[in-house]
Amino acid sequence: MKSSIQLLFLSICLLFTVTSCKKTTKKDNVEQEDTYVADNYSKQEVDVEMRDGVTLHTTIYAPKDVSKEYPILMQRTPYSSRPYGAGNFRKQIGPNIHLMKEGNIIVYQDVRGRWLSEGHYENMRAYIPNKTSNEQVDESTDTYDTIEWLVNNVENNNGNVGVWGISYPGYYATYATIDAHPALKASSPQACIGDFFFDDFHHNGAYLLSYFRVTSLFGTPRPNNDQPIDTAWYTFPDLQTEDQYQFFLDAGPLKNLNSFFEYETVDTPTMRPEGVTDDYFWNELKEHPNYDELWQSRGLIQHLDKSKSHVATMIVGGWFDAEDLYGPLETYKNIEKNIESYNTMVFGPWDHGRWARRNGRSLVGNYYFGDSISEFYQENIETKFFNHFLKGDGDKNSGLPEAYVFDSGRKEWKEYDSWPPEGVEKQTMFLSENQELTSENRKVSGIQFISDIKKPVPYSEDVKTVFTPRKYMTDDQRFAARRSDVLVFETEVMEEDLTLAGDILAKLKVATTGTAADWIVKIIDVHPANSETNEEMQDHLKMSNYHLMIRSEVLRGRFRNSFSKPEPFIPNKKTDVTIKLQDVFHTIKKGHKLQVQVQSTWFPLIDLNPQTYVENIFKADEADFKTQTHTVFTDSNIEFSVLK
Ligand code: PG9
Repeated sequence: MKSSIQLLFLSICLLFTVTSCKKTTKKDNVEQEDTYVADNYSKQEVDVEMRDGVTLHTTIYAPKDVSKEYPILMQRTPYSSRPYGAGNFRKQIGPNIHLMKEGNIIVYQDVRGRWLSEGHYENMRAYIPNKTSNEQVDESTDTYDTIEWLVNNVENNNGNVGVWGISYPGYYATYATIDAHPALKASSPQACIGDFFFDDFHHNGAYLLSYFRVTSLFGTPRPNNDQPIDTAWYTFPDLQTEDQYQFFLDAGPLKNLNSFFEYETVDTPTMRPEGVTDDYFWNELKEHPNYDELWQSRGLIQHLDKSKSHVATMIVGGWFDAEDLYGPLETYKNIEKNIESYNTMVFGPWDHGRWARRNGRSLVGNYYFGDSISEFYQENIETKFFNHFLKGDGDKNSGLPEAYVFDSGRKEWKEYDSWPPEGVEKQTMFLSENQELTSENRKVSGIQFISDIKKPVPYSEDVKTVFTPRKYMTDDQRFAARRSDVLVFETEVMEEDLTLAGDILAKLKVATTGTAADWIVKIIDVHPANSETNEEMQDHLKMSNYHLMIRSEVLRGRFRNSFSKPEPFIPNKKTDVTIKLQDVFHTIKKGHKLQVQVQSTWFPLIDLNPQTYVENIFKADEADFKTQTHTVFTDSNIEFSVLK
């Protein structure tokens, strides 16, 4: 008979063995063993056939507990449904850990032309209205056919399907609502791309040079004549420096970058046609500088009148999302405008996709917004939404508001019956002399600055090497305020709170000695000198007098009257340039100041404007780039949406 001490020793060893082999990652208060998915879910991979015969690789994680039925939650993605192969499991599946642990059938699918799916990939594949044959396919038909197969072939499903995704997967979640399958009951497009001329690669026609390194992910042809492949077939350019400002300044005109898109993996043609590279997406970007049929046909916002009202939608976004802000806002607004459906929005103090992580202290860059904001969202908003529509009553009484929005100034959630909320009024402020932002329009004069293309305004004071821009949207802007080529206008210290809730319209009146110019407007919350610095602040910064950027936007001046028909400026002629800045929800608190900055370069977030008019900046020559003198007239004004 073993002594009690030996038994105690054995049980302690046994306990240690069990726990140690299930490495746990304790994040906030939710334990998750790395083997949780493998322990609790089975995995099946199927090549589902679409109506035109192309198969899409689909991975299905189903709860091992087969005693009950479950909804299907699907994500369609260009970024791979891997890991592939029996016995290889993701560490976490589904929109969040709660929905994973409650048990749902979770599906990931490689979209057409990506990874192990057949077909050819089109970025933002154009929707085909009024289809007449099975050969006419798009992401709507691919989603419909996939759902049809899933509900008829996956064991223990309860007949209800939800889709979700962030960014490009968010775009596919929006697409799913168009001509939706009857089993699709809920869609949560998150940071969803709306249109590549206003999201990601362009902002109002300005090319985002900060996306340069990621281009190959979307335009490198798959080898072996576009065959399915289970490993990454693209590579990223090595700029051989961490300092992208210097790299791109030295690189000169965009056409000098074409050489990065000549791939060994492509059966190199003996003679490439002039100006054609091996990257089909780079070719599209550089051959289509204007909002032409290529971009227009691929925008999704224009087709949201074909979303189906039986699909409940919850559009999620981050007020400081540097990649997709236009998309989620326009998706919510256009479904709201066109469809009688359950359509809601959630916007928090997040950068791109941050709400899907479990961050504890919630920051964007240096700026602290509060604790466990993402965790709150996942448990009390996202999980509630999907459970209501996939497992619950599915009626309009979800217990969630129309607009669940975080005031990034007061640092608190608010719930409204509409967005913008009732009680919002337009309030105009003028860019006046003496760097003042005033409610009345004083005498009109012109404020000049030199726009030096050899010393463009950095978009951040950090030395950056990025695939896509990320945290700059809350960066301190005092470095820019102190440059002579950045015009600054600010209020007196606020004597009471001013809550901005909705979009902002910058109505500039400008002139230039040249024939082309970009115009950038930044809205800034200037903090009091006695503001307390949080522990995450970069060493060279303090919260004292922090110039928190709360919104920013660029318009490439040639597109001031039309995104499809660009026009030069007439030198020295006073010209109207109106820029719509995306919605904000931010209280400029008493003791703070509201500041507006205006500049003409923003490098290398966006490419350099030659400041002389050329048909296509992607083909401009060194000689086209000229330093110019710009003028901003003081009858320029900013129209804010103010919550009274
Ligand atoms: N919308 C994001 C993106 C698209 C294209 C290039 C780079 C980023 C995203 O899908 O994350």
